[in-house]
Amino acid sequence: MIELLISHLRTAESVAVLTGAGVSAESGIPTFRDAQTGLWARYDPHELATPEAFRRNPRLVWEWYAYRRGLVAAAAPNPAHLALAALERRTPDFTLITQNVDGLHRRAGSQNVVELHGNITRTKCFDEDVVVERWPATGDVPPCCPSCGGPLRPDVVWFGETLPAAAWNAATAAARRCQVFLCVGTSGVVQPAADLPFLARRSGAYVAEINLAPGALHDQLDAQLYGPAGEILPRILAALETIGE
Ligand code: BJW
Repeated sequence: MIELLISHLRTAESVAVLTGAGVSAESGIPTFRDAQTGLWARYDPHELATPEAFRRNPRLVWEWYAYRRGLVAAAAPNPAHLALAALERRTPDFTLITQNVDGLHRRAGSQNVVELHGNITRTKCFDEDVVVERWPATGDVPPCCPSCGGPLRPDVVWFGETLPAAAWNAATAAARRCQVFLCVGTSGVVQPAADLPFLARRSGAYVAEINLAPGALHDQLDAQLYGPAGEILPRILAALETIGE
């Protein structure tokens, strides 16, 4: 199966990749649906990543994201991120579509990155929906918007919110035009991102999944490769670089 994927990748002019939390797991960032640990063990992420949760308890949600920002700051790109950046360098038209908010793809050297769910390192005003870079150190948690005084929140996409239009348009365009589409480390249960592999397949792409274990996308795609992304992606890249050059 890996040989067939490699032969498609070798000839593809256009490749799109959809990544999820599994890609960053080997950098020490827990996946979204893993049990939370320590202080956060009793909270369900579905109940923290919503505007309703923020309205109900802005301090709790802000502190959860502050904890996660700390994990991201301490993390480094792993071999999966690096292999995807290398794949981009050898592909004429390459789009890295990520659901991750940790920014690790750019830190690994990926250039054409589409962030569907925002970025945890950015902050925006909950009321005005504009990015805010600095705010007064009043000690409020969450801090207040310097322009309107409203609460600040992470610039990520919560359940029930729409994805940034430009990012969604870039992702669907890439899915429609690519010849190979890879889904890496995503459970494939969160919409609308989960539709992208099917859009690509309907548009004629060869679609492969790389995951630790079969999930929602299982057996609906052209190929499944099971194992850690940090092992499988470098293997694919090494094969591309050594065979048939
Ligand atoms: C490894 C590995 C290793 C581990 N190697 N693999 C249609 C039908 C049903 C519901 C909906 C629908 N349309 C919209 C909805 C509602 C909702 C939704 O999808 N709900 C579902 C849960 C049912 N979607 C939305 O609300 C979206 N908005 C929207 O559609 O707007 C229009 C609209 C508005 C109002 C009403 C209706 C429509 C927005 C979705 C936003 C998602 N946001 C989050 C949080 C971001 C901020 C944050 O990080 O806190 O994004 S939720 C969370 O899930 C996060 C992730 O990006 C996303 C996807 O998770 P991911 O990446 O797949 O992670 P996991 O943990 O699920 O899976 C990890 C995988 O890795 C596993 O498979 C492991 O096996 C694997 N793995 N180690 C390889 N080493």
